[in-house]
Amino acid sequence: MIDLRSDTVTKPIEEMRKAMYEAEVGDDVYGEDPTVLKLEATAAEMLGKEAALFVTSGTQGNQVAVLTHTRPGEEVLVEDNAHIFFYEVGAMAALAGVQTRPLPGVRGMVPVHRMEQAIRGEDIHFPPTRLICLENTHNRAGGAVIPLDYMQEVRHLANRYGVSIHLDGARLFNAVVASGVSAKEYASTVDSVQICLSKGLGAPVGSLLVGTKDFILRARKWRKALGGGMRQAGVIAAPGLIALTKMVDRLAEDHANAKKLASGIANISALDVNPDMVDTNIIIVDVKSWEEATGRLANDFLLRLKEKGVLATSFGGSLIRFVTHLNVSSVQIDEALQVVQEVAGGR
Ligand code: TLP
Repeated sequence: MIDLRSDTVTKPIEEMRKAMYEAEVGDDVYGEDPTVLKLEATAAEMLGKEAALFVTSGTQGNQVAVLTHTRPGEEVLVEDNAHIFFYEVGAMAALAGVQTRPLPGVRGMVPVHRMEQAIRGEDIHFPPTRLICLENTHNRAGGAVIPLDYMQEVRHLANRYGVSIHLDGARLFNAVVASGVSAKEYASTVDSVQICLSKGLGAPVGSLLVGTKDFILRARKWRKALGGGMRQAGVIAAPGLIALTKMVDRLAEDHANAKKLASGIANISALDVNPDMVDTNIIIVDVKSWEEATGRLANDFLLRLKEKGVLATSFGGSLIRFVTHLNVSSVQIDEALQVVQEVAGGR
């Protein structure tokens, strides 16, 4: 199987498994796991922030951030396709008790003047706007890199209105590699960042939430409340250290593979994709013409791919998603393209 469903399917490399075996551990709820402490210090340093917190998943990192930034009844501005709003089980409402204000975006970005219009003024009827959430790279915008100058503009806006910013940086290092902008520069525009170790960086599990010392102290308590206080977590932090220190540069290979696959698919008349829109490792393809020509639905297209050994995911309606990663080689991309061509009925 060539598994292009997500970069979350990556398996830890041998060096990671060895590091897990050899990891020095302690009880992290007592703050005594040296490997976790090292991972947190490394992440904080890489993002130029004071402190970091090792969490179980990207979702937990994002939700702990919202819980820490807000109080129930406050309002959070999000782009309407943001993972934190679209794919996190309504947790912002269920756990933090906040009201989300989804705003339409273009390639993951809400125009700044629209964001400004959405910030609530002083009025007895209004919930206070407390937080803006950004996402870089942006998953549902097809792995789009959010430019630094956009993030800086949002920062200026947030400063003017006394609003905080959380960045869902599940794939921030894909943005770093694609744009050449450092993680520190991106992080300097926001108050907190969540980064995932378990996606393109290939660690088996875990994310980090970074911010000021005080923010992370409060976040640590929310993580505990959510059942995320882990004990000898050094065994899962150890591969995370390898992910951060050795796996970032190779993301360029995934980006090249994604471009290659998208360019190949662009030549297939029944499928619609613009390779120029593929900034990183995510490719969104519209199979609408194939649906119309065959009277079948996108899910049938995915089933046929699967029968021929290629896995991709549904992205809603006639859209499907392919994600390149560590465990898919350039040769396998050629094979996958061949299969896509066969299923789509040639060029
Ligand atoms: N994304 C997954 C699915 O949940 C859709 C994927 O396969 O892409 N932020 C962003 C931008 C993400 O893409 C994801 C995972 C998360 C947060 C959540 O991370 P986890 O899965 O570790 O909770």
